[in-house]
Amino acid sequence: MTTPEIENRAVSITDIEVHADKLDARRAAAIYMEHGCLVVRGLMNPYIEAISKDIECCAAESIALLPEAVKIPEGWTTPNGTLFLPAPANFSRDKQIMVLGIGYATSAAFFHSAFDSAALDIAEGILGPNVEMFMNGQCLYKEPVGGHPKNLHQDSAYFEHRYEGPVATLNYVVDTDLVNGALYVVPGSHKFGTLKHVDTISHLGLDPTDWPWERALPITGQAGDSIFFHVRTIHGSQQNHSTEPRPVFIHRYRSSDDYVIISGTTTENREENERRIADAKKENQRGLMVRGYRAFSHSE
Ligand SMILES: O=C(O)CCC(=O)C(=O)O
Repeated sequence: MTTPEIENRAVSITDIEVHADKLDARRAAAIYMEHGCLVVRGLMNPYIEAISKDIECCAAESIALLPEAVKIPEGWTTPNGTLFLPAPANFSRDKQIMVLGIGYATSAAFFHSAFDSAALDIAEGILGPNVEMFMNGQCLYKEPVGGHPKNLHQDSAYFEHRYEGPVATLNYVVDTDLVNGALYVVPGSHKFGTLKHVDTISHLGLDPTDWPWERALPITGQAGDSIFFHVRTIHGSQQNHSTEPRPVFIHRYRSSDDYVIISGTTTENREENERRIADAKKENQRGLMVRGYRAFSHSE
């Protein structure tokens, strides 16, 4: 199968990286628009200690709730909303955490961090003056000694949008490297359109024969570093082979008129939803405003 070629193979970390303490939000937004990704070193430093505490509380709570887990197409979910996957063979349990049931409704620190003014300056530079939150905050948690990989994918396979789509910020809670599961990105891939995805252990992913990890740029970093990426930027992360957990937390911002037109978690449910694209509406998809004003529109 032919896959899109990356126009600029020479993109390196220094081309996409800025520092929170001398931030020029317009320049940061321009880097994002060119490459579909941007690293802001230290952006989330003020929030890490408090968020980390809440994340570890939620992880312990989720493991304690495992006897009440219910099977769903994506794995198992505990009553507090944590998603578990089958565990690898060397694990102490038969299920491992993937997405923790923590978000804006459970952690004040997580919620506060979504309103960071420098993060919002960059989001506004990319999306324009009227910006809303998309989703309620997400925490991907790789357990130690083999915690799940998230295969290379585009988020638009999970939530294709009518317009530009959300800007995500993925934030490191611990120092993150090639051993514990650094994020890999493919700079420039936001210009490819949404590619065909297949079912993988970590849900929708790109076929690894077309998209091996070598095609992507790993971003190692410290607790508090933020990675902004476009909804069509190819990204993913490998297993956590360290002895400590590797959590990240994610915020998503989108233009206040944007909305999901196709959603999916498996090839089957995405194909079903593709057939219903004509029914998609902004109505019932209003996120909390973080910049600007939502004018009334009859068309909603
Ligand atoms: O946990 C990670 O590093 C990857 C998360 C991710 O790719 C996603 O949520 O789309």
